[in-house]
Amino acid sequence: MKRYHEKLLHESEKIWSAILKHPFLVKTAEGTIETDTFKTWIQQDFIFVREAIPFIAVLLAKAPLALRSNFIQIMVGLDKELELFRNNAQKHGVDLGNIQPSPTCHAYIQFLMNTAYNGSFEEGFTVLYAAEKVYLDSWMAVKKGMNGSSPWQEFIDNWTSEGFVQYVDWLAMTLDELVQGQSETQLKIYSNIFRQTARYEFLFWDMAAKKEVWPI
Ligand code: MP5
Repeated sequence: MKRYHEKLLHESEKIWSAILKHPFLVKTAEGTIETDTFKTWIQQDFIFVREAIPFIAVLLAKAPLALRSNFIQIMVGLDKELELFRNNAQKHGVDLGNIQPSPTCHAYIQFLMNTAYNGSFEEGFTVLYAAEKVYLDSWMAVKKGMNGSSPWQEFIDNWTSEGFVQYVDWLAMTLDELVQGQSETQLKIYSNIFRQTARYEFLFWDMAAKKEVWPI
């Protein structure tokens, strides 16, 4: 029998394959991504990771005691990740000082915070698993498609490291445990949240590829 996280991935197969074929990732792997396009992603993902810290903090407040320490570590990890963004921004001349979230980035962060504040711990955890799993699979696809090195290597390494693989495995296993014995109605709610997160992830690559801005 499929484990719960496998069922979620199976249900979102179409979205997943669209994500992994997204031109942003394909071009990053090929080394043909426009520098400005990649810089847009750096700026927007910096905002996303920065705002993921309060998202994790709200989940920490709702977490079962056994998971508190894990959530503290996740928060510390995100704070360190901001340094990766700052260092690379400096190296490549990307301004992180005067930036605003794009419509997609803004909406995705609102979805994160709404789920964390108004949803159950399991609902928030489902968002976290979906977002991290997309990043693992996306950057793994980039790594697989590459020949030679990339100016963006540190980002590729960050989300394809052995530690990150283990973290995402842990998220999958913990989600399976958290939902054990829950009703079909409840599982359906997580499944919708998982799909919605995957859709936002697709939009995020698209937003960067199109250098999306507010029209007015
Ligand atoms: C992640 C991210 C991965 N950085 N950005 C988006 C849009 N989705 C997922 O999260 P983390 O915490 O950087 O590993």
